[in-house]
Amino acid sequence: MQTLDEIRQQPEKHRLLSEKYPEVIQKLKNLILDKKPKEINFVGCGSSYYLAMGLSRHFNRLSDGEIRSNYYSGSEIMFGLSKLPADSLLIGLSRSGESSETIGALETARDCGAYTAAVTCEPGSTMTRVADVTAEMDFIEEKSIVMTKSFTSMAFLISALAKDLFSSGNLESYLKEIPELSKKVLDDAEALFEKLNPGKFEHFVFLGYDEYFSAAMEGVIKVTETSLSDVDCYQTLEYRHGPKSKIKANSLAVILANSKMYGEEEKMAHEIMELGGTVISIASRKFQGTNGIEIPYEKDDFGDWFLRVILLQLIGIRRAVAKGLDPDKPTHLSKVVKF
Ligand code: F1P
Repeated sequence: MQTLDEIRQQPEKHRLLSEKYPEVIQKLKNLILDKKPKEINFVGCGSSYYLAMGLSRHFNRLSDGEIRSNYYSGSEIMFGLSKLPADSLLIGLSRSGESSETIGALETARDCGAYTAAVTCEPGSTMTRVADVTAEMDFIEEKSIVMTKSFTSMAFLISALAKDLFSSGNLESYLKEIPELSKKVLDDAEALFEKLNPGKFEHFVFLGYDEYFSAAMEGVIKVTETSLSDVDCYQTLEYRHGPKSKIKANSLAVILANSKMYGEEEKMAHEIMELGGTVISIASRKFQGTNGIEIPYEKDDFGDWFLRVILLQLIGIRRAVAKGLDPDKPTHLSKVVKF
């Protein structure tokens, strides 16, 4: 199964990216250092929209007020719902570099006097010809329709740029640590799912905050695309305010917990279990009494946010197989949306 193969390639691709980081990021980093934009925004479609969401939150967190960052879907900018300030930077995120709305957003940004950048896995794609600078990862080579290694690789690249720009002392250890953690999440999730098969559940709930909320939203689109399942996503404690009414015995909740709210998110896990649902935690340490994956990421800055998507990718695969669906042939989908 091509999609599962590409999910399993992520640790190796992340290791390769760590080696190639300085070369891949150079033009984008130099533009930022040279032009010093006070606003760095992100734009994408589909999975790349949730990539934009996570990176924007991460840039705001790591820059600690030095810059402002917003995130947009391509259509919001292309069709004028949102305006960009001149001299801001808009970073387009697109695996293919061919999504019409993302390209349209960069063209609109350029007309507003903003700087533009293209982050893509396809050198020579249309988006790279529109943008002022590019960051291209030709070594990702994703063949599946649904995005997996392309999502986590672009997330890793630009999360590393945030470290490079705002916390450069930690860049080297980050580039070393992420590929190791990527392998741990993959191996631990596969081992967990041998005991607790996500394929037997029919309703999925992904909960978290900030960058982890963005990872959870990517999980929604991934599990939807691959297994056509009923998937919900909320900030963890928001789940009490109505959505928990849907919890049933066939509900599987994944809580992407953060250290600032750990105790409260653990209470939410136990409430879901009391309502009959099953809970998996993915965080620096497991919740008491739940299944879980531990990511011993050393910093307390959400820098491991995209690694948590790997567990959600595998849930989609397991559920698809249980339903007799082929994740390599997602219903109604094409690899790129162009119009
Ligand atoms: C964006 C995207 C994917 C989605 C599908 C259609 O692609 O929406 O996220 O899974 O493949 O295209 P891109 O702009 O990142 O190439």
